[in-house]
Amino acid sequence: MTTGAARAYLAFGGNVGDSRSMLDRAVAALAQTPGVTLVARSSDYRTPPWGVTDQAPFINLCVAIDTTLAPLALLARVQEIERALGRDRANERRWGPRTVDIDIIAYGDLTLDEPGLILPHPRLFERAFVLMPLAEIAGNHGIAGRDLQEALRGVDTAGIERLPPRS
Ligand code: A4P
Ligand code: MG
Repeated sequence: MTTGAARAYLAFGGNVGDSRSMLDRAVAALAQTPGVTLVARSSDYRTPPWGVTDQAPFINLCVAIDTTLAPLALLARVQEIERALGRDRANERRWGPRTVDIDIIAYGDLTLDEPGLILPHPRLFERAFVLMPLAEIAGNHGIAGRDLQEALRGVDTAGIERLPPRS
């Protein structure tokens, strides 16, 4: 890791339009951001909708980055990417359909509780659609002091499908 950079994990999801292409574009945009180095990307997963269940399945993935951006600057950047890819928060319902959603799962060992940013992500350990791709890339790291394999045993992974790479 570069001196001064923090290892951060982000979760991507979407269920409107061609989600795999949309998420590829979102990951590429993040990777091209000054101050961000992409370290790892998980497989894509097809996941049953969580929270609001009467909607299309999601595609989910996680990435690891090293970044010199401060947490709030990283949040502003991912929200800019969401907007650029057509996300319209004004016309969404909570946990409803979206083109691309990017959550910051963890930023180094930082604990933060501000109105706009909570770290680690507060619903991380309830969500198999985050834990499965996260375990693929952060397996031995642990997040927020918790072992990911142990966390995975506490959630329902039924119906989650790891997808082969696209050709
Ligand atoms: N915010 C606070 N902390 C964070 C953080 N660590 N990372 C604030 C990102 N944002 C953070 O975000 C609402 C606000 O949270 C942001 O403005 C930011 O300042 P949002 O993305 O609009 O959140 P939301 O959708 O209303 O709620 P939440 O709980 O973040 O939901 P998600 O994760 O966005 O849920 N089922 C499957 N299978 N796969 C999915 O990806 N996604 C959702 C949407 C529901 N069901 C799903 C999936
Ligand atoms: Mg979100």
